[in-house]
Amino acid sequence: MEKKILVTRSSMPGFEEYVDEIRELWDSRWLTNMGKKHNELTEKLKEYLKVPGLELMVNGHSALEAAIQAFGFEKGSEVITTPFTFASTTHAIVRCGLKPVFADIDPKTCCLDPTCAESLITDKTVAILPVHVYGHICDVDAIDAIAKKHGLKVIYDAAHAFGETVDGRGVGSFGDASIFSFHATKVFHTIEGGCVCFSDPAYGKEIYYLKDFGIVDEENVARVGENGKMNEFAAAMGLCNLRHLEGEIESRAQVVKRYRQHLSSVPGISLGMDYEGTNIKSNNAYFPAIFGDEFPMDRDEVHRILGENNIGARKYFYPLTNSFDCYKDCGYDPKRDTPVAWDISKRVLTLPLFAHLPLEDVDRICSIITGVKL
Ligand code: T4K
Repeated sequence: MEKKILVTRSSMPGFEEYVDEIRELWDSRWLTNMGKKHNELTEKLKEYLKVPGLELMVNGHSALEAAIQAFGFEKGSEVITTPFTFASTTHAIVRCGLKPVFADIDPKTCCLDPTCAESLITDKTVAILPVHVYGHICDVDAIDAIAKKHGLKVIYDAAHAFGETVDGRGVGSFGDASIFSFHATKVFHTIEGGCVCFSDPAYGKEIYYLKDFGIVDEENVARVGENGKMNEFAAAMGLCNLRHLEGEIESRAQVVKRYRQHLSSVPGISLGMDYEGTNIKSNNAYFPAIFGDEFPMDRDEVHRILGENNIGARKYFYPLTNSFDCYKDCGYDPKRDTPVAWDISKRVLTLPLFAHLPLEDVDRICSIITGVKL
């Protein structure tokens, strides 16, 4: 049996490099609570992500909850969002006491469809929460125009979009706030981690309070905050990984290129966005393939056959979050309300993609899918 290939594999710096980075922690004994590594990583990431303000968080989900909570929306208010995402996006809205209202997605990008989002605005709507899913960029101009017209906040879930730019502008600078995930499975990681990006310093201060129990000083606690702080070992991993990031992204690009060579003209398969030669700098985070009726196998069959060959493709993002059991009493009807997302969620597979995935493995994966001996 061939070796197992999973959907992704964490990038790691050299062992010695990480040990060198954490060595000083044995002298300082300062391990968390906004230490030196935390602050250094904050500054480096502000520059890399091209954002004016950034607060590191313990994970992407905490970042999202803090980003929402910091606006102080009235409980029960509505947030228009996409169901074609990881559980975190929807859960964060609900856990902040707000109601997710699901808009359909654009079939090309799989991101929130702005026209559909606008049609769902009511007098209870306070925000739009789109996701740059797979690192595909949302229609930020249309979303911005709608938000301005209706006086809504925009919070981007940019968990998949680390380091991407549009016309040289950091993707985290769109909207009122954006969050990134630095989970071990991401293009850039701190083992677990994330951040909130923003341009308003007063909002940034709120995030800072929220991630540190709402503590203002030793005698004053002004917010009902959480413990969302990134520790020094995580920040050190980030500092190491950041040094190798460009090489990692380039290596991913080679893998993506090989997939495209094999799959882009196969009838019945459509692939994720190709930003090569456009104004968008992609991070090659995920490689989604959508299996249409024309393809001789359906998605589940392809998934099964790959599995039998020890290849762990994933059904990101199936099921839709508006069909989760935990929301079954909320009155959502995914097939009726979000038909495009419903259809794509049943057809999509994300294929293995990580830096240094051998190109021969990509060849093998593609030949299993297409049945063509390469
Ligand atoms: N918003 C969006 C749109 C998100 O996609 C996510 C997270 C969030 C918000 C929240 O961010 P965080 O709070 O997680 O920072 C994985 C990740 O755990 C999750 O971070 C990610 N999205 C989601 C799309 O994927 P699972 O349940 O699929 O992970 P798992 O354990 O099945 O791992 C997937 C593959 O990754 C494994 O087959 C092998 C590889 N792997 C995994 C781990 C844990 C490694 O190579 N190293 C590792 O340490 O959720």
